[in-house]
Amino acid sequence: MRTMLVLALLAFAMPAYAANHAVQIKGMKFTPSKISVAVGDTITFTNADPMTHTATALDGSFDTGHLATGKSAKVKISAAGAHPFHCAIHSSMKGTVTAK
Ligand SMILES: [Cu+2]
Repeated sequence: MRTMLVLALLAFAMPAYAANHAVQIKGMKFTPSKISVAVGDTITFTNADPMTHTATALDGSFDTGHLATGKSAKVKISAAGAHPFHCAIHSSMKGTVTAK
């Protein structure tokens, strides 16, 4: 009984890391387009548009590859700093991931 209580308290004390962030791709836009994360976090990009998109970091730090309608991809952000990204198919679609 006592052990159970200690384990429960330890679970609460664990730091929350590796959060996942969600970005929608819709209407030729990334929403949100500015994403603040911690190094080690993941971002799931989901394409809700009727055409294929990508989310491709200009510094090569992440790339979803081609996402068809309804598809999603999870990328991990491993480096600190600002990572501007765009859609490799529609270069006017832009965003920035900032990792601390
Ligand atoms: Cu696109």
